[in-house]
Formats: sequence, structure tokens, C-alpha cells
Amino acid sequence: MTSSGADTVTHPNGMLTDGFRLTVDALKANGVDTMYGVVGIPITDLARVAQAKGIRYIGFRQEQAAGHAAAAAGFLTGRPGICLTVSAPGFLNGLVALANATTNCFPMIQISGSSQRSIIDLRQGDYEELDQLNAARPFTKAAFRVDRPQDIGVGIARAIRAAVSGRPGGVYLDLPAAFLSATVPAEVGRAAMFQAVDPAPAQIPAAESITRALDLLAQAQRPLIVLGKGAAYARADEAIRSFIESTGIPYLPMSMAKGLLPDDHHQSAAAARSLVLGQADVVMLIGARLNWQLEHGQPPRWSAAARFIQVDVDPVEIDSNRPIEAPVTGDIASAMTAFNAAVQRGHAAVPDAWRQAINDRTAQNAAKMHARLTADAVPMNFSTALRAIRDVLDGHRDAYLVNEGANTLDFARDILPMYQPRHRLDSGTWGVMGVGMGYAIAAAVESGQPVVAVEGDSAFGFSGMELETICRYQLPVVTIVFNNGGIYKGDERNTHSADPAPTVLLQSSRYDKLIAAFGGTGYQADTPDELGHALRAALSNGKPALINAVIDPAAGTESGHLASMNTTSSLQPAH
Ligand code: ADP
Ligand code: TZD
Ligand code: MG
Repeated sequence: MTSSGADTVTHPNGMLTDGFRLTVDALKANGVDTMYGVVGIPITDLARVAQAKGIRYIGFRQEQAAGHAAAAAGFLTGRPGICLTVSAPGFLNGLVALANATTNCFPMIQISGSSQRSIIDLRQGDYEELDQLNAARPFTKAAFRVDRPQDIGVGIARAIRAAVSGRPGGVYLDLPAAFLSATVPAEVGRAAMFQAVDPAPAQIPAAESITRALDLLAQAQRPLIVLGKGAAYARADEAIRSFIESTGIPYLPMSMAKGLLPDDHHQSAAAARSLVLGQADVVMLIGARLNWQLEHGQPPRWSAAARFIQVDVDPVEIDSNRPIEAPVTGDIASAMTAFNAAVQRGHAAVPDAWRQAINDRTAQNAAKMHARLTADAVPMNFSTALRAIRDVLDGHRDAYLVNEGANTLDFARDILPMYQPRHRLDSGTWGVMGVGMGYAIAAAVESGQPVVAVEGDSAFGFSGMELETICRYQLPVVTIVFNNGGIYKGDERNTHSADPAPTVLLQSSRYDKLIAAFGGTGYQADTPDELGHALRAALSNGKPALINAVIDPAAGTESGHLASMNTTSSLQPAH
């Protein structure tokens, strides 16, 4: 058999193709242009063929980070991000990211090679043996296997539709080694190729659901709109802005909806969060779930008398935590278009007293925040370090922001404003650590824009080796490690043995030297000035960089803003 280019292979029996080539052809036919992954048996040639046929392949050091990159790519582009993994352990490493994508409603497809079915099913001990298809099912929106080359077109179409239609999520596609290497006549392969038509169809909400919602909104004395990351994902930026501005209703952005309207918008109630949650009488959720991040919509955080409108593509989400008086089931772009058309016929003004109460609270909180940001703290604390970052990023409003950690996350969410939609990626619905470098790589690859990753020192450690990936692809990613020497805090002492306390990490770590090992630029920053200078230099350089920002180990609180969720021993303290 001799190779004749990437597409087909000449053979005594005519032109042949195989599972590798057909998989890539089917992905290309559906507009896939980038894959993230780690190669090995049996999928190494899948990455090679992809590269040969013009799909960009970004190779990682560990599958979890590759999977997080694919998930972020899905959120940023609205098309499924693709993660390629090897069998069993590689598959399982990627599965964390796939499950996280499903939880966050990001469209992603994990394509994994798998071992010999007949051996797996009899548990005869194949190399990297695992019943992957069944292992994936509970963590995904859908899971499929392709066994025959002539089925790959259907397999890819089903995976793409499952990932992007309705509520987006993670999809698993199992490609056994036997399928990948199976050959078929080229014309059989060609006949199997097609492009899925309209894979994420509009879901138009019923007209009466729009009227019901507007009738409820018209009764409000203290209305509030909550924008979630579903609203950001929906790419209905203009329609959302127009609805908010024409109704004058104050809005609260969830963390990944920040920037959908610029954070300095006069209707933003972000700085009066407690006030608006506690006092709003009619709340319109747009692409936001009443989960733990919104305290399940329950008192005392929320008013027991509050009435809810919820715009969501998933009808099953409605009433999940609190009765929803006006559900609007449909995609946000269609729903907001319908709302805007109806609102043009007139809408009740927002009462002055409500706007005034929000403005007063915003001014009070802004004054308190200003004092914290400008305090002269040595060593730096979260606020003073973030003020330095905020001032530099103000001149780089196109930069993407990735953010994870506990205190590092909570403080940065409040202190770093966003001005562009879909420019902030963070720990999300699970509050997961380990998304940092994967999300940063995807943001850089998909947008070509600079990326700043603000990382707790613990959070960074979960994916830190991907610094090599960042350097290998020369991506414009600046990582800032908030080095407070620990998980939440670095000052816990173990008085029982010589071992460090459970929350402690080495604060003497020079994370800046890690990136130097891969040819990137490292900076050490002990003061806000040094941090500001380093970030400015790194951003103007446009090359991979890491700033080791030394933070007071006593500055954080255990579990950050989630202290009330922390379960502590009811017996004598262990220390
Ligand atoms: P946040 O964490 O920002 O509050 P969530 O992830 O909890 O946001 O909620 C996002 C919601 O948005 C999910 O319930 C999801 O079904 C919904 N959603 C996602 N995309 C769309 C869309 N295009 N149209 C309508 N709803 C969407
Ligand atoms: N493992 C995973 C995958 N996700 C998690 N959320 C945790 C563990 C538990 N965890 C948190 O919830 S925050 C956190 C961990 C380990 C790290 C906090 O430390 P940090 O941030 O250094 O990243 P701060 O600034 O020190 O609080
Ligand atoms: Mg820390």
C-alpha cells in the first residue's frame, strides 16, 4: 500500500480510505478547525491526519487541561470544542473537563480512541482497557460510538447536534482502534460525509409566554434582571442591551456575564448585590440558574415575596429551586427579540425610589472598595494587587481574563471590570480548580487576543505544566500567580508534627522561574508598582509570561466568600 497524499491511499483493490481520514473529513465538513488533546495509542495518526488536512491541533501535557480548553473554545465560539484523548486513563483525565462542560452548558465533544471491544467485554486485560462509552454516559449530554467507517458522518453529526442544540453540553464520541484503522473504498467514505444543517436551531418562545412575562414585569416596584453565562453564550448582545436600556431595569451580571454590557454601565447593580437580591420584587433571570451561586433563590438572601420570570432554553430548568411565575422557554436571542418588539409598544418606568436606593448603596460600597484598593498594604493583599492589575487592564480592554482560586477568584470578580462580552472565563458552576491554563490557551488560540490569567497559587498548580504548551505555541498568555503560600491562606501552622498544615503550600516558590525553564519571561512582584510594571511589560511584549505576585499569607479567608459552606469539626479544634 502506498500513500498518495492525505486523502486516500492507492491499493491493489483501488482507492482506499480509513477511519482516521474519514473522521477528519467529517469534522472538516462540519466546520471544525481546531482540536485540543494528547496523543498516543490509538489516536496519534488522527492528530497527524488532522494537521495534514488543515485542522489545527494543539497538543497538551495532560488531557484535563486539553478538555478544559475545548470546553472554553465551545463557550467562546458557540461551536463544539473538540478534545482528543487516548484510551482509559487519557479518556478519564479528559472526562473531568467533559463533565465540567456539561455542568456549565458549554458545547464540547471529547473524541477518544478505545481498545479492542471483544477483549474489553470479556475483561481479558487489553492495553488501556475500559468500557469508556458507559463510563462517559452519566457525565455527558449524550455518548455515541462509531464502529464502522461508513457511519462516521452520522456519528459526527449526532455528536455536534447533541453538543450545540437546546441546552449545550458535553458529548462523548468513542472511536475504537479497529474503526480508526479500518479501510473502505474511498467512494464509500465520500458517500458517508455530510454537513449537519442548522445544528443549533432557534427555539422560539410562545408569544403568550412573552406577554405573561411583560405583564408581571409591569407590576414591579423593584424589578431586577439577572444575566447569566447562558445570556453571554447566546450572542444576543445587542438585543439584551436594547431591552435593558429601553426598560431602564437594573441588572446584575453573573461572573461570566460580566462585560455583556460594560461593567461601568449606569444600570449595573453589581455593586449593590445584597440590596437588589434582598429587595427585588420581580426578578427576570436571563440564562442564569437559581443554583448555589444565587443561593437557590431562597430567603434570607432573597425576598420570600419575590416573583420570577425565567428565560431559558431548557424547560426542565424552570421551577428547579423556586416556583417560576413566568417561564419563557426558548433561546435567548429569539426571546429578547420578541421582548424588544413588545416593549416598543411601551413599558412602565422603573420607580425612582428603587433606582435611588441602588445608586445610594452603590456609592457607599464604591467608597468602601476604594479605601481597600488604595490602602498601603505590605506585603500586598488581594485588593491592592488587583488594583494594580485593574489599572493596567483598563488600557487593554480587549484582553481576555481567566480567573480561578478562592480568594483570588472572589476578589478579582469584584475588582476587575469587564467591558466586552465573553471575555471572562472562570471556575464556573462547579467552582472547579484546574481550568486556568486550558481556558487561557483556548482564549488565546480562538481569539488571537492577549489573555491574562489571574490564578491562586493552588489553582495554578492543577494545570501549571501547560506553561510549556503556552511557550511551545508562543501564545500571548500572561499568568499572574497570587502566591499567598496556600489554599485560601498560607499561615496555618500544624502543631502536631513536622509536616506542613493541610492548607499550606511553599510560599518561597518562585513560579516565575517555571516559565523561564520553557523560554518564557518570569517576573517577581512584591509591590503593586512592581506588579503593574511587570504586567504592562508582559502585555506589550505579547509573549508568554508569568508574574509571581507575593501576597500576604494571612490576607485570605478560609474558602473565600464560601466560608458559610465550609464544614468544620464540631468537636475540639484540631489545632
Ligand atoms: P450562571 O452561572 O452565569 O448563573 P448558569 O450556567 O447557571 O449561568 O445558567 C445558564 C443557563 O442558560 C442554563 O440554564 C442554560 O440552559 C441556559 N442557556 C444556555 N444557552 C442558552 C441560550 N442560547 N438560550 C437560552 N438559554 C440558554
Ligand atoms: N479540587 C478541585 C478540582 N476543585 C476545587 N474547588 C477544590 C479541589 C477545592 N478548592 C477550592 O474550592 S478553592 C481551592 C481548592 C483546592 C484553592 C484555593 O487556593 P488558591 O486561592 O491558592 O487557588 P486563594 O487565593 O489562596 O484563596
Ligand atoms: Mg493561594
